[in-house]
Amino acid sequence: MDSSPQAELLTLIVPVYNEHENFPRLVEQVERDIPQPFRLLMVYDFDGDTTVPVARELAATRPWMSLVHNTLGRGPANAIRAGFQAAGSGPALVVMADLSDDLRCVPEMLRLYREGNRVVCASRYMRGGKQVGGPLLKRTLSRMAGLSLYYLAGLPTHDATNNFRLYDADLVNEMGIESERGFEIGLELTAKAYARRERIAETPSTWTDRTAGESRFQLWKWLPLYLRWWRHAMKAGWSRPPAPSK
Ligand SMILES: Nc1nc2c(ncn2[C@@H]2O[C@H](COP(=O)(O)OP(=O)(O)OP(=O)(O)O)[C@@H](O)[C@H]2O)c(=O)[nH]1
Ligand SMILES: [Mg+2]
Repeated sequence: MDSSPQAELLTLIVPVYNEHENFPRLVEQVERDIPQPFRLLMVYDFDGDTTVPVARELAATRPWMSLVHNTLGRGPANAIRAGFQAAGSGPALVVMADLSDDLRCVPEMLRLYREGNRVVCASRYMRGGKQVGGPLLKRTLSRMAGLSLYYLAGLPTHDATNNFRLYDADLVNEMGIESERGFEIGLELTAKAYARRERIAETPSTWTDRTAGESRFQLWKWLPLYLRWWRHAMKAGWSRPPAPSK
């Protein structure tokens, strides 16, 4: 049996919270920008979520799409954790349903994964990447976190906090996920992978603020959680042996 990474099926993990307006457009974009084969797992927290009926209808004619009920506890981190458990192994791409992520970089992300990288970041803060809109304070903190880790800790990405990211699902399930609340989960996984010396790569990507639905990002509540993983990545960088001198 061929068990090379090339043979592994791509899983898209899409956490949703009342995204009935955006989800059908996300499916259009997925079909347009991501070459088959892949499967899409839409992860919702409760039966009354407005995305559920819309997604059921779309899934009826799309065998590659299914709905996953997150029973690990509410919130995006638990939803993503439930998605990884359902994904099992192989490449798993976390993608938001708010249409903020540009899916045209997915083929390049997959190529970098198949080259042996176990975490592939879509990067807003590297050359060629971009961020359009969004609250100024959140944007500034996120950029500062990313650039400080890149320049001071040697993290191989300029954008440690973007959650639109491709992972090796086995790696994630092996490392485990401690985040229980918000989107610090992306920073947690990248910090842990870096501490383990796993291969991490990045590719430029444009993030655009949502135009429909509501943001659920809770900056002040989640900031201490982000700081914990920022420190973890910093420490991992400082404890690395220095690069050999030329
Ligand atoms: N299952 C689940 N999904 C969620 C939850 N909160 C947000 N999401 C989904 O996660 C994705 C991103 O959520 P947003 O609230 O836009 O957060 P964000 O993109 O980090 O932040 P913004 O910059 O404010 O847009 C969307 O697909 C949401 O529907 C939640 O509590 N449970
Ligand atoms: Mg958003």
